[in-house]
Amino acid sequence: MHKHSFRRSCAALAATTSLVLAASACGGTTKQDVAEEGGSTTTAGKADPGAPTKKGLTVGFLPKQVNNPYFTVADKGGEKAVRQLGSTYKEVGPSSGTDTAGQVSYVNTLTQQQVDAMAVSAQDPGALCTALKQAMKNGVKVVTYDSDTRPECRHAFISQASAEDLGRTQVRLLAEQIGHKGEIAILSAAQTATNQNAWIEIMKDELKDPKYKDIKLVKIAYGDDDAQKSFQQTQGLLQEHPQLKGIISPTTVGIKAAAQYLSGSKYKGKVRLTGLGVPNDMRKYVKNGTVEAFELWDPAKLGELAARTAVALSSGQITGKEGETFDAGPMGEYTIGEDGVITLGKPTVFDAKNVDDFDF
Ligand code: RAM
Repeated sequence: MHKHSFRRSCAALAATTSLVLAASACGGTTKQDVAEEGGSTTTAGKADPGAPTKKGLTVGFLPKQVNNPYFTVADKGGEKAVRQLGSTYKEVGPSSGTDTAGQVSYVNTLTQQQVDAMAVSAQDPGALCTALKQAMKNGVKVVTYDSDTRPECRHAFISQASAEDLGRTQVRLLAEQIGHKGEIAILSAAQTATNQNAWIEIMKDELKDPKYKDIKLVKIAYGDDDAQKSFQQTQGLLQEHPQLKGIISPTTVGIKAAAQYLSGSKYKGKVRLTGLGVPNDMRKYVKNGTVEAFELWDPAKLGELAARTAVALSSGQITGKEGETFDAGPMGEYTIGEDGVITLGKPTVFDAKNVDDFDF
């Protein structure tokens, strides 16, 4: 009872006043606070893998962007799992992929509403940290999914696939399509997005291999996961670089907009396009010859794993430390890796042969 009202007043304070002020007014750092600041870097309490799965929890999902079809599928997967586990699901989030301030206030709202856990896809690695740490201090379990914050600002990150796999395979796909020769560009999402930037770094590293000596990365453009801006950025790339041979767009909004532009232009089938796309968005561009192959994971499974991890954390079965394992129901057993990262699996490559086998 006492803890309850303590949580409520601190959370309310955090949401209405300066977070720094609120943190000190809430009694500074106690042993429990340190434990709850979680992640793999702190001395979180002991995990009890045999603890029963708690029911009646509230789990809030906070995607980068609510009206993005990718997150609609991911969060539906989360919702289904939360319900199956006997808990309550809610979703909040900004409609723009660059509204970082909006994400911060949604974190504060969820904390204030005393959710048991939240699953967040961060638009920026650092901007949400103060709010997320405040959430953890108030006993909320925090997982990130799709796009991470800093490891000390959450208990675990549910990664879609390793950044290594995703960065290198997209370069390999495009290189094959352009015969390992010519100028290429990247069409990304928001300039601050943790996931996009991690993949782009690996792409640059992959391009250092001598087998790509005739490929030149001429530009990285940012479409902010906004369809219109991504379309215009693609148009701009081709105006600025008329010799462009290929584009990698590691965002579902970007690749769709780029495909739409290319398919209605003289570049169709000549300028190659690959990246991360949703099969239902990309099918027609594969069939009309604009796109040969692209890749993705199953977003619903990513959301489901985020939900199952959030509930396992709230149940005390895991704390977010490397080496802990937990039972993710029909998804099988997962082990927490370095820095509290849990990896969903390998991405799938889609092309004319298999794109009809998927419906998401
Ligand atoms: C967009 C978002 C998301 C990314 C996918 C591939 O929907 O940028 O973060 O993981 O594309």
